[in-house]
Amino acid sequence: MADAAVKEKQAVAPEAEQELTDGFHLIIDALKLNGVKTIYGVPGIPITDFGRMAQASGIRVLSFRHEQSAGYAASIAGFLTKQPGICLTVSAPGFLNGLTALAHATTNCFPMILISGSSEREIVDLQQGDYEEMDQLATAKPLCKAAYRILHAQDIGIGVARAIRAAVSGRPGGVYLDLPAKLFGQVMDAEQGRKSLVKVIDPAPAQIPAPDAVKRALDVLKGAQRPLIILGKGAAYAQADDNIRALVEKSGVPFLPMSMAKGLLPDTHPQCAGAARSTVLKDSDVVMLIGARLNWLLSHGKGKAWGEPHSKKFIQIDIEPKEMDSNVDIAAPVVGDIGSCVSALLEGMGAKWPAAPADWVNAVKAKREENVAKMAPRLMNNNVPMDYHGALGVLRTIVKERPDAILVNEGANALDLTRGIIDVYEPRKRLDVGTWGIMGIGQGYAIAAAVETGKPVLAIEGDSAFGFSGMEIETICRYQLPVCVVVFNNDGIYRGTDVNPLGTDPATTVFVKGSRYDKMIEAFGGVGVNATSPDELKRAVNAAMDSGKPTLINAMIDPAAGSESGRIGNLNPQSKLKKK
Ligand code: ADP
Ligand code: TPW
Ligand code: MG
Repeated sequence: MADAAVKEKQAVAPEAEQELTDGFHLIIDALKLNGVKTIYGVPGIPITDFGRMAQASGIRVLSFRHEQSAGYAASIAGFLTKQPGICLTVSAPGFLNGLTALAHATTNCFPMILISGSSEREIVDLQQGDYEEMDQLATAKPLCKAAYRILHAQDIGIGVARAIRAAVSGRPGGVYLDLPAKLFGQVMDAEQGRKSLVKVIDPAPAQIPAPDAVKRALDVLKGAQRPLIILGKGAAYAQADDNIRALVEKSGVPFLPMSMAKGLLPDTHPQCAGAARSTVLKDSDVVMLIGARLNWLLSHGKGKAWGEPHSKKFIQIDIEPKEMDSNVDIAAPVVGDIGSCVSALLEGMGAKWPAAPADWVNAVKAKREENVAKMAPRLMNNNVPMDYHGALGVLRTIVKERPDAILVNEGANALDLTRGIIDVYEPRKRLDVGTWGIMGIGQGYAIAAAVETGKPVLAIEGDSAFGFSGMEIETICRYQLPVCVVVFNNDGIYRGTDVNPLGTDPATTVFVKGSRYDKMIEAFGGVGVNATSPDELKRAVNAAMDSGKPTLINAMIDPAAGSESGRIGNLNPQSKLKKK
């Protein structure tokens, strides 16, 4: 047909004949094409209809009461699934509320995408005072791994693909995706639209370690007299559970799990050195780090905790090359993904790998047994008011009987003592405050854990920690999730006994005495229980875990039982003048 004739035909063709799509549908199609099943968010302009349409398309869209909790949910969904967790927010204030979680995801190396609607670019950039005006892209950039904005419908496929790849490849992290309001309504030809979508091939490619690096690491390990393996949450994230276990067992080396790596091998495993932590850090001579950074949580790999003078040799397995030598020199860096590194190490060990030195293994075991025995009687106490040990003694047994339940944990004493006391038996069953020691993850984590895994969740939270996301118990009730929240209520932050010397306002660390957090969940049709003794606590938690009904247990803890900042009081700066 001649050009002129084609043009004429197009001009007269009724518009209805051309199948159209738009930004709304293309974003949904792009997410679904890449396996996104769940979105965590809060609706509002300009993403309300988008959320509705995503829900109608079969994506599970969970609405929260605050974006920060939705963001924490997305971040931990990323950790649990190795797919980016998606958080959806409105512009400026909603975006900012979600941003803490995005930064948290980046800090913790969890893949997550924060998708926020934004206002009119022309008005925002001229700062003319648009509705919820903010340069969100610029604001997000320093706080995440990558940040992108999509301006045109035909770029949605590529934009979503970039966001996914950036979140999960290499060291995982948070990605910001800016979607201006105008994008959603942009129309394009449906067939062209379909063609513009991108299914990301191999989003987190294996990163194979160099054979030399593997050999060097094995040589260092072989030369050790007192070797130690430290497992971090990168190892839990990697989902290389069988090979990690095989490596630890074949080597016979004592292992120390960081808090979210607990359960990779059971805490009750004969090689677990969790209960001999100070001894192994101090006395080991070669330390193999698997997916754990030498940051503050490991005293930067030096100083008193590591038995100065510094003479350790570190082997470090990490996907991020820049992590090597970050705090101390690394004798054997192994850069690659943990799955590939661990299988290369296993292969390199061959069939005749020597057993770890028996005197060291036995010394660690003896220390561990001594510490476990010391703790045991404290866990059996039935004191009223409860102390942390009495309460955790019963919760520890409940977790032992339900090893597939997911434990969420935040607080100070409520965190540190739970981490030390409650054994974890399976990988990725303990989710907590992570690298920043952030308060407020409780309900968001519990919701995502229940949604992503279908397993029951037990959340143990200090009364202060709980308060940061307490309103989300309505979300838990609304979606009828199998979550049992235990609030360790000691009337405050660290302790409930502080007094303001001026006698005017309450002290800065105390709350209303004898609060009944259990009443809060009753407002939403959940089960509330007030537990004053370990026996009552045990009955209530067992009932909740059996029924799967949303439950909140107010566990009354002696306000004098805790210590300042839990186990990390040493990090508080001291005033010389105060003590004058
Ligand atoms: P922890 O707090 O448990 O000690 P960190 O968050 O400090 O753990 O360290 C996790 C480390 O794991 C990070 O340095 C990150 O780069 C690394 N990591 C995450 N996923 C992988 C992976 N799949 N392969 C290799 N390293 C990984
Ligand atoms: C986002 C500082 C660390 S721990 C904590 C706060 C406020 C609460 C401790 O009290 P809780 O536990 O939960 O009642 P317990 O058993 O010791 O009484 N804001 C953020 N993150 C952190 N870490 C803080 C403040 C903090
Ligand atoms: Mg408290």
